[in-house]
Amino acid sequence: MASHEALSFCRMCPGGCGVRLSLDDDDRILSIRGDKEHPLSKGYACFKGLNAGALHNGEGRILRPLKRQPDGSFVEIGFEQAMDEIAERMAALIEAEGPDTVASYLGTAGFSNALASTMLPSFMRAIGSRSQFSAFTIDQSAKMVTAGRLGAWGAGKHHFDHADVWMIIGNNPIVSIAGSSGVPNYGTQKAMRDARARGMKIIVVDPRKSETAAYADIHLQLRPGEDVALLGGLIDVILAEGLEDKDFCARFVEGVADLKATLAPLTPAYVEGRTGVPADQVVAAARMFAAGTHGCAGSGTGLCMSPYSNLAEHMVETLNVLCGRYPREGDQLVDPGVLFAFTPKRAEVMAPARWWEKTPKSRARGFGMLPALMTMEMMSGTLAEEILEPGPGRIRMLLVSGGNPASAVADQRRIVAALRSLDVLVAIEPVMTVTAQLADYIIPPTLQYERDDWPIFWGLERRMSGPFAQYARAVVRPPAGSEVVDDWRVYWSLVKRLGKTLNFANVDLDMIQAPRSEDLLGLLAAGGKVPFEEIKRHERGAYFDVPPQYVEPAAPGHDARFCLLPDDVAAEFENYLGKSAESGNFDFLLTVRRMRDAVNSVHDAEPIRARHRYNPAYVHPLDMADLGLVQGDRITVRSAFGTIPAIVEEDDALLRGMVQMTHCWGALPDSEASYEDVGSNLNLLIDAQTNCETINAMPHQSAVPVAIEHVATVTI
Ligand SMILES: Nc1nc2c(c(=O)[nH]1)N[C@H]1C(S)=C(S)[C@@H](COP(=O)(O)OP(=O)(O)OC[C@H]3O[C@@H](n4cnc5c(=O)[nH]c(N)nc54)[C@H](O)[C@@H]3O)O[C@H]1N2
Ligand SMILES: Nc1nc2c(c(=O)[nH]1)N[C@H]1C(S)=C(S)[C@@H](COP(=O)(O)OP(=O)(O)OC[C@H]3O[C@@H](n4cnc5c(=O)[nH]c(N)nc54)[C@H](O)[C@@H]3O)O[C@H]1N2
Ligand code: SF4
Ligand SMILES: [Mo]
Repeated sequence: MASHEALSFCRMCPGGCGVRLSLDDDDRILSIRGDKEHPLSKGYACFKGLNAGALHNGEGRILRPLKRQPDGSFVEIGFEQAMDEIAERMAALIEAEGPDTVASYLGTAGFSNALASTMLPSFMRAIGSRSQFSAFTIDQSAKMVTAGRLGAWGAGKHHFDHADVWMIIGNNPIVSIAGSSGVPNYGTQKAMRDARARGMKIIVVDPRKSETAAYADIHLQLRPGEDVALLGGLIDVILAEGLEDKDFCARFVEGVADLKATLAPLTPAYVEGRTGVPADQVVAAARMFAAGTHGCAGSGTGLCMSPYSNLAEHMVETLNVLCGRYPREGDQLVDPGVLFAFTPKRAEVMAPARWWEKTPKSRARGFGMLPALMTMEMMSGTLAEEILEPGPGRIRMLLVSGGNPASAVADQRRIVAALRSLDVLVAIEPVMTVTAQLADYIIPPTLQYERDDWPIFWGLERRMSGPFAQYARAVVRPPAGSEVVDDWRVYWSLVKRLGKTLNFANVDLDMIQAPRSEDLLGLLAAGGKVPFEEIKRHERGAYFDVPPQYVEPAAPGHDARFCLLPDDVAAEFENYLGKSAESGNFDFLLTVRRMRDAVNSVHDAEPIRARHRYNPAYVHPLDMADLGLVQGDRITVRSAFGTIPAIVEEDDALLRGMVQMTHCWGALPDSEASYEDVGSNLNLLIDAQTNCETINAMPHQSAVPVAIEHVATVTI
């Protein structure tokens, strides 16, 4: 078959790997290769990226909008007809209940879709609804809580490329390619190797000897869920030995002495008892971190999903604050950015904003809001209650874009019951996920290579090695006979039918003639430092020649300070100290773990299924021996909240007493599907209401006490 090539970048994970697509005469994907000449990834691409063609061409792909029938089956419906019907029901709901009754949920596939993520807030503003949710608040929103309580630095943090020490806590970027701890998302392995070669000291805090821990100078293999003790212990050593940056603290930090007094109980011996990490390693790691001149401590999901995650994240940033790990006045920024307008970065503290105290309170347990992406959001940990609790303000319609809440949200039974009870559930979704199965309307979207895109939010997170940008053109044609649309087109079409106007990137859009994606992406980058046409000319993306940016002095009179020990942090700490590390009758702690070959619930494509049909439970071989288990045995994993089936696999990289499974597997609760065919859903074990954090309602999705039982015969 004749073929030609097109260049693009992969948007399945934060890596953004450059790819060469081999296309047939109809512009359909024949194969995908890593692009050796791509400036960032230099030829690297992983199994799932190389097999993304199976998502585009797979048999399971939904090709035309579907509408649920009273008997639960789906029939095809034209896109415009679907929009007419949804808009009509939406208008009636808004009329009867007010605009907050219409909610949205943006998932992970929405984050890596520049227009889906940036236009959803415009949609919500246009209809006047505050009920915006996303996967962020069941992920690492502890970072936003920390910025809101501690404050943040106006010029960002130290950059990986120039650092001499890095601490990676509960983050496994070698597998997840999600360097939320500040490790680069592109060429991650090479970046780690190069960093070591130039002498960077790497400290990894992880209960598993992870793929990332293989690069560590010191690996602190702590008991899951005890990051507060460990990080607090490191801070205690730093303060006891006077290793903090005293000038920085004197000028910019409030509460050092109070924090020192509060953390005094966390002696290295106490930390050893509580975390299992030898006291001498605690001291050595504290000294190693403080000895660097440039560096950073950063976390991932292992920390952000455990109990006391907000407090633990506060400790992470406190390490950076005490050691002054921020670019100072006059320093040149490594990555001034390309797509955004020049904004001065100042050597000043952005005062703790405590948004949740000033924003409207949710009906469910009174949580405030947090800034996420471009707007204030409500907490996904309360989504089910917002739908189920009767009374004014109840959510009756939900629009899901690039997400799978029926799989991803804690307490799966409750979120499924809630989604079922909605008047209207709309899923912009390419395959029949558990969420789609519950939807009233399924609108199939264009997939990554079928749409124009910026790597805009991943781009923001990247902290690149310079001002890099890449534009993705739509190079693949959707399947013949399909009716698929870009996610944003749903928002625009509904707002149009309500007779309102979408204001996007500060421009009122034409509501008669639909804009082109390319023009919308141009609007997003209109204030950028390089003309859109110029960026488009570089098909592989490029490091652009933009003026260097230096950190500017603090604004005159600006005297905000980091707040190390606000009252709520002090109270959480006291609470943490009082809590015993014992976990009752449950001998194991279940923690997060990502699978290299799949992202969250995206594992239905054939090449992935050929490798993985379920999510195994990893246990240390000695624990397996104690339980009389051998590899491949069927077990149940039971928490105080629920029980799920699993098949056990050994992993001697784990600490004893822990079990790891991957989230976002399994069918709807009580379905007939077998574990061996679809896996099981961890959110049947997780309680969204009582075991959660204050402020962000973050359910405790990791370090969950569980028991493991051998199932002699197949029960599920
Ligand atoms: N117990 C437990 N729960 C967890 C976690 C955990 O570790 N443990 N992890 C949490 C985390 S970190 C996250 S991010 C969430 C994930 O939660 P979600 O983001 O809600 O789940 P995903 O599976 O990533 O959903 C992505 C969906 O987008 C669809 N999709 C793929 N490509 C496209 C596209 O181009 N356009 C559109 N419109 N859709 C597309 C996929 O088919 C899939 O259904 O789960 C959270 N929940
Ligand atoms: N291949 C692949 N890549 C992905 C995803 C995927 O599903 N697959 N998902 C994407 C998403 S949505 C996200 S949010 C990111 C997440 O990316 P990461 O945060 O890197 O997630 P994990 O790879 O699960 O790594 C978490 C680490 O925390 C450790 N850990 C467990 N419990 C604790 C604890 O109590 N304390 C500490 N300190 N560590 C602990 C685990 O052993 C594990 O090594 O990955 C993204 N990239
Ligand atoms: S690492 Fe991420 S961006 Fe790169 S090919 Fe794999 S899924 Fe795509
Ligand atoms: Mo995530």
